[in-house]
Amino acid sequence: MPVAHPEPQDARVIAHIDMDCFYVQVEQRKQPELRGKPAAVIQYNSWKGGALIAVGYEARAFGVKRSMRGDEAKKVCPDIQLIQVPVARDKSDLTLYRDAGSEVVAVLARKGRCERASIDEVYLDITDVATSMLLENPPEVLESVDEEVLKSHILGVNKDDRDQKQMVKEWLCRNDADNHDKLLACGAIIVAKLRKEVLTVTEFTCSAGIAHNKMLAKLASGMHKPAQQTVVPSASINELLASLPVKKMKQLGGKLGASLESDLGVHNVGDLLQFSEEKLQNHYGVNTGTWLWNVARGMSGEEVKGRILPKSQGCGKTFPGPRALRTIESVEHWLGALCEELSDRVESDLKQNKRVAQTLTLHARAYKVDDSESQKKFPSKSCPLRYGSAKLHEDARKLFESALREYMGIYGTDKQAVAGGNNWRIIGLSVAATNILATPQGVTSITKFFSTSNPPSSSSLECDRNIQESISFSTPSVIIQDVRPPRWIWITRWIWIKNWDNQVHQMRRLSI
Ligand code: DCP
Repeated sequence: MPVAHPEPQDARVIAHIDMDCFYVQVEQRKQPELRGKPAAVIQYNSWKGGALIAVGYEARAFGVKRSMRGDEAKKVCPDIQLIQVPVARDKSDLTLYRDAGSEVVAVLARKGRCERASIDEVYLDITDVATSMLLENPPEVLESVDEEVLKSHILGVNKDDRDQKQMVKEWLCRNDADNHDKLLACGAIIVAKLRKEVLTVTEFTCSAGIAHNKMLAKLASGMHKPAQQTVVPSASINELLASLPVKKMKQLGGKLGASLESDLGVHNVGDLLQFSEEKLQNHYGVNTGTWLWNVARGMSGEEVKGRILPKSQGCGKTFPGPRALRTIESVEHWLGALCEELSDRVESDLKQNKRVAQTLTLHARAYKVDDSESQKKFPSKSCPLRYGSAKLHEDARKLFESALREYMGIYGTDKQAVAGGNNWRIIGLSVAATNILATPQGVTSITKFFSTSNPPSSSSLECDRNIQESISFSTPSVIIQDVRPPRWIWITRWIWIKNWDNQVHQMRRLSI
């Protein structure tokens, strides 16, 4: 459930950068002959020409949509170039796109606090640089304003037939603007420059939203695409939210949004304005009620977290229709492939970014063959993460078996009862490394720390192994949650977890 964050005292300038048709741009950079041509990236599974996962803007002009399959796209746009996503271990390999996203982040991070929100989205807090610009070189004293800035869309301003660029210039350079708008004007100039730098360094175009908070910046970045930017002055917020369907707002796409519509008759975000904070709290609890009251006014105190590396690493695979997995052996096979990939990624994160992943989580989507009505979800399970693909695989298998027993309502250790039943199907499987912590002094000091408790090692691989062994010596091979064990096991488990926590905590403290 969403929680309200306190509003900051001073105005902030936040940008949300969203890459345009990202996978297509990455492929076009790799194969420049595709530039300017209608193109789309398709999923690994080639049924009916493959599912489209990214559509270039040239193809969109012909009516090609992401919801189409390749065959359908060919019908509406016969010249479309369909590029298959790279494949490794019989599944999509997104490394190319992930690395391309990192290139963009590296450029953006030069200007302000940067939060990587997804493979192709970044939040930037540019308050400091905008404030300095306002003090030293405010827009109203600029002799000329860059063309890219003049192409900005200023919500609530670009409304009549007058020359758009002239109107943008007037808005940016107003003497009588309040401090908030002046800061946003500086933000627009800074972000336009940054977007040009991104284009020069990476060859990718992006779009941006510039506002006083993350929520509004995110809403704005998608309003004018590709390669454009949109500014949200405070005076435009009410009008923007008045016609914004609740489902379009982050965190209102699911049950909460549905309940607002059915229980309170709220269709657009602005409709929330008619409810008092108390009324919203009565319906949705104190935290969510206040959050909703704030959202209706375009208020959000959520900070841009200084995080340019992903919060978690995950890999998954779907098995639609007849490809659904139906035996323990097939699940084990795919868990092996997923764990190999996850292992490569956590190892490389450790080497490159000096970060240690601590929790392994398994998610799956399933259904019961004889019970199509059941809404029961396949439970997600977690345990401490052990480095090395064989260990990851072993633990993921145990997590899966435990989750499957719970899903099927079998509380025992009879493997056959579950595996042999064959009345379940798995249609999606994923493993994720979460709770990834930075080791403050990097690998060198981890090595130093472990070399005091383990024989010195010459290779980084050995170093990783040392880390693993040291983490796992107090770790049970797997801590499986929620399997209704007797009371004494709960107590022992609690002690295990505490021990393990302490161990990691101590490792972190000592490695500073
Ligand atoms: N993606 C995916 N599967 C989806 C949606 C997206 O694999 N169902 C990938 C491909 C996209 C990338 O994530 O290129 C970013 O997704 P976006 O939703 O941001 O869409 P695009 O960047 O492709 O286009 P836009 O310019 O509309 O943002």
